[in-house]
This record gives sequence, C-alpha cells and structure tokens, in this order.
Amino acid sequence: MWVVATAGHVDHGKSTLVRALTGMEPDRWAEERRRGMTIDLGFAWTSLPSGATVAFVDVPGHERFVPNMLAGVGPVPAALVVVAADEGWMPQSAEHLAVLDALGVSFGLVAVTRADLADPGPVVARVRAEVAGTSLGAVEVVPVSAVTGVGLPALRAALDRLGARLPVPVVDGPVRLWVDRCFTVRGAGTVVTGTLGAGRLAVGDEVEVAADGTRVRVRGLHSLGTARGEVSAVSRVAVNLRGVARERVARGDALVTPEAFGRSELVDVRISGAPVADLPGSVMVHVGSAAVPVRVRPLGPDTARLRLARPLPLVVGDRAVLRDPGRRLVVGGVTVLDVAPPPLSRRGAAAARAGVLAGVDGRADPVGEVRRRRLVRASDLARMGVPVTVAPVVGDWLVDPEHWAGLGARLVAEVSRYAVEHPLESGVPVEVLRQRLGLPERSLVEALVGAPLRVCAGRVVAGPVSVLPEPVARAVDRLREESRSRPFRAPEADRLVELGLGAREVGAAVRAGVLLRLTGNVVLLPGAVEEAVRVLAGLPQPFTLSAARQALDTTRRVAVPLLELLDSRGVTRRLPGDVRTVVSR
Ligand SMILES: Nc1nc2c(ncn2[C@@H]2O[C@H](COP(=O)(O)OP(=O)(O)OP(=O)(O)O)[C@@H](O)[C@H]2O)c(=O)[nH]1
Ligand SMILES: [Mg+2]
Repeated sequence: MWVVATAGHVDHGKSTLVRALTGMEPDRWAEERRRGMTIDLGFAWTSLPSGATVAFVDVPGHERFVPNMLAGVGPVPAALVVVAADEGWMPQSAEHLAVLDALGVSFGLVAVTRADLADPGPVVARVRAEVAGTSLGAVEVVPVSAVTGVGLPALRAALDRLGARLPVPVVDGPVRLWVDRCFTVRGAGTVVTGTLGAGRLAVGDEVEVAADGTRVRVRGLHSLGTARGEVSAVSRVAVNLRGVARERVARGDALVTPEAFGRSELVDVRISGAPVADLPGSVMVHVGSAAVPVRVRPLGPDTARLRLARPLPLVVGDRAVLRDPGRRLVVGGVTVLDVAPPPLSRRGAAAARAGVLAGVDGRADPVGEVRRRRLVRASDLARMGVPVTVAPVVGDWLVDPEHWAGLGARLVAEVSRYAVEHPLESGVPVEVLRQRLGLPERSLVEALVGAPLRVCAGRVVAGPVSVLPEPVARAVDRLREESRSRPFRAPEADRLVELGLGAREVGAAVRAGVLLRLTGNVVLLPGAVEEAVRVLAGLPQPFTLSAARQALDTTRRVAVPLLELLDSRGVTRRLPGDVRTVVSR
C-alpha cells in the first residue's frame, strides 16, 4: 500500500478529487459536509491500474486548520498537491508547499483541478515553477476535472508511477505509529489510527505509548476497514488497544516498539528556510502528528537547540516544521541532528557546539556519532535512530578508538599513582579506577586492562600473570564477604581449611596479591592493611598494642604481626616502653 497526503488551498477540490478517485467520502463530519469544507483529516483508498492500493490522507486547506493539515502530512512521505485551474496559486498553496518543503517531502505530483472551469495551462506552468525549487523538485502535473472526469485516468497512471518510486519500507524495523485519530468503539474500547511507515504490528503485540512509556497490548487491527491479524508497513492502520482509557491517548502521541525509542525534550537541529537569528524565541514544532511548543536557542547560523514542552520519540534525521501560531506562519523547517545533546553549561560551550553541528547533517553516521559521544551504549545509539555498525569493546559499549587509547594511557598512569599513594596495597581496586577515569561501568575498566597489567580479584595489579585457580578465587571471594564487617579478624586455620584454602592455595592467593600474609597462616585481605593505618592514625599517639588491638577489633594473633609488618614498612615506629606511633607521611 502507498499512502499519499493531499495539500492545497481551501476549496481547490482536494476532497472532491479524492472522492472521484476512490468513491469514498473523505469528509467524515456532518459539519464538514454541511459547510462544504474539510476541517479535520479524511481517509479514503482505491486500487490503481497496477493493482496497487493507494490510501489518501485528505487534509483541510483552510488557513485556520493548518495544524490539522500538519498532523496529516507529518507522517506521510508523499503528497498530491492540488491547485484549482480557475483560482490559481493561492496563499495556502504556498504555505502547504512550504510545509512539504520543510518536511523534505520528495515524492509528489500535482493535480490542477477544476480544469472544466478554466484553461489549466497557465496554472500548470506556475505550479511547475513554484514546485521546482522545493524538495519535490520536478513533478508531474496533471490537469483534471472531477466533474467531467477528464484527466482522472492520467492521474491514476501518474499515481502508479509515483508509488513505484517510493522507497521500500523497512518492515523489520521498529514501529513508531504517530496517532492521527483516537476514538472509542462500543464493545472494543480505544482505537487509534495512523500511517504505519515502518515495521509491522500484530494482534497481541505489546507497544508503548510514547508519551509516558505505558505498555499496552494490541487487541485488534484493521487496515482499510478490514480486520487483520498483522499489518506491515506501509499501511494505514487502526489499532484497538487493550486497557487504555480514551483520554490517555490523543493525536500527536505515538505507539512505539517497547524500548526502541527514547523520549527527547532537548534536540539540536538544523533550520532551513530562515536564518536562525530571525526565529521567534518560542514557536510550535510539528513533527509526525504532534504539535508541541518549543523554545528556540540559536547556536550557529543555521543550527539551534529546541527545548520541547513535552518529550517526543524523536530520532536523528527526523524532519519537522516550525510554525508561529500567532502569526499563522510557517517559519522554518527542521532536521533533527541530535536527540540527546550534551548540556551547554560551560562558557563557550554553545559556540563549540555550533562548530560540531556544522559538520553534522542528520544522516545516520554511526562512526561519527561514537566519535562525538566518545562512549555510548549500542542500544542508546539505536534508540536515536542510528544503526549500530561499530563493534562494542565490552557489553554493548561502543567507544571512539582515540578516546579508548587515551583512557588506556590514563589507566596506566592511575595505577602507578595509586601505587605511590598506597604503598601497602597490592593493586588498585577496579572501582577506584572506574571513578578516576569517569567511566560508567567497571566492565569498561576491566576491558581497558592489558599486559603488563591484569585484573585479579577486583583489583588491577601489575606483574606477571599468575592465574588463580577458580576454586581459590571463589574461596577468597567468600572470605572477602565474611570479613567485610570485621576486616582485621584473620580467619582461623580451620575456617581456611573449610573454605578449601590449604597451605598451597593460600600460597597461590598470596602470590596473586589477593591475600596478604602476616605470618604463617595468618592472612588478611590486602585492603585491610591500608584500613588499619587509617584506624591507628586516629588513636591518641603513641598507642599500646592493647589499644591497637581494641581499635582494630581483633586478637593478638593478628595485631602482633600486623604491627610488626607496619614497623618493617616504616608506617609505624616502635618507641621505648612498647608503644608505637604512626609515622606521619
Ligand atoms: N466544476 C468543478 N468543481 C469542482 C471540481 N473539483 C471540486 N469542485 C468544487 O469545488 C468546491 C470545493 O471542493 P472541495 O473538494 O470541497 O475542496 P477542498 O480542497 O477539499 O476544500 P477544503 O478541504 O476545505 O480545503 C466544491 O464545491 C466542489 O464541488 C472540478 O473539478 N470541477
Ligand atoms: Mg476538503
């Protein structure tokens, strides 16, 4: 199926043409039929000579209803522009064309309607000229009369040619269905409709209401008035939702594949059609079927940061329209460049950001995106609409190679620095390195470690690799758990045996640096020594063995060799009278 939206000035014959092509009534409301004027979006469809189905989203042409028009064309990438032969080019002909251009719509054709009322020739020429400079470019222009039927076969053939040029939809991709209508059906509940541009929906699927992330289940599906078990893009679709109150969903919301989209309130964009400096500070942004107030913060000559009044499931490359509702004026087009931009808190950050954005064009650029972000999760990148082509360094973390090399160098430096700061410890806790390098996860530190450094029992240590047998590593882990509350209570000999730590195993653990031997089979965890110094330094100086023992909450069995070790390392000094002081460092 192809979906085409109409566009054009009020009363130029859009709805009449859709009616003539489809035999269906696009003006759904009694008020519309009474006034002979489209107010809200209409939907109709027909088969073309090729056998393909084309569905129309018929929009209102009246100036007052431009927001409805925007909701109709926003999610639809092809347009049927209508201009009346007897009236010619009019204000909303121009405004609707500006909207299509702002959205970057490049597939379309023009019908010069009411050709029975005036010679369409001059209007055909004018329209060609107006359209040529827009994203639509050179389009077919077909004169038609809905009254006499002249030109309708040619228009059908032209629609077929247009449809054949439309890009093949990504059916395996995530769904983002912009809601253009929402209503209740007695006995079925809430139904929303929209144009499914990518992906597929099936009855029973779980989808997310983008506005608040609520998960809902698809209870039923209709396409072109027929119940369906599954619907693939491109398609008009009506989705019956289970357990959602009618008030919870509205035009401008989107149903999305769970977890597949972010919610952006801050986006960096390129502006077309007007210098950024000329934009009003607050306008409406129209994207998909949504219309949201935004604050515009100029960055570069054609780039800006938009702050949205409510979050939207935007992706890089999304096109949107900026409109000033007060002046009823389209003020610019938008291409989304970044849906999760960095804060601009430092001085000069805005100018620097403008420099970065100058080199970004809204096309998915995974390598550039990783370079700019330096470190990013593949899943987050995918949520921004950027396909992941870069291999992760660990888990789903993608890292810019240059940044990674820099981190590696810093890691080595931090390990050396820590060794100087903490001479009694063997190695640096991975968590300490994580914090010093400002990394979000420990696994990244571990992935950074390379020879001659290695990770051993939660620490990055230098030296030859001595592989600790798995059972020994596990036993040391248990020991670490057990001694957490009383770090200076060395495990008794029989507890070591119970844990499977015989003399040989203890020896291996000591060599690997995960246990510290005070004497014989009196062992502590390496961090305990450092902690002991801290505790002892807090005592009134000098202190006795007994005071040290009590402060450390341990026994003579540990306290005696521990203090001797500290003496030998010059951390404590033994004074006459069997007292000690901590040597200030
Ligand atoms: N003679 C003649 N009249 C036409 C033709 N097409 C439309 N009309 C008339 O033009 C008037 C407006 O037509 P609509 O189809 O309602 O125009 P529209 O563009 O849908 O208008 P809005 O939706 O309000 O923007 C109606 O009275 C139609 O009967 C045509 O080809 N020939
Ligand atoms: Mg109409």
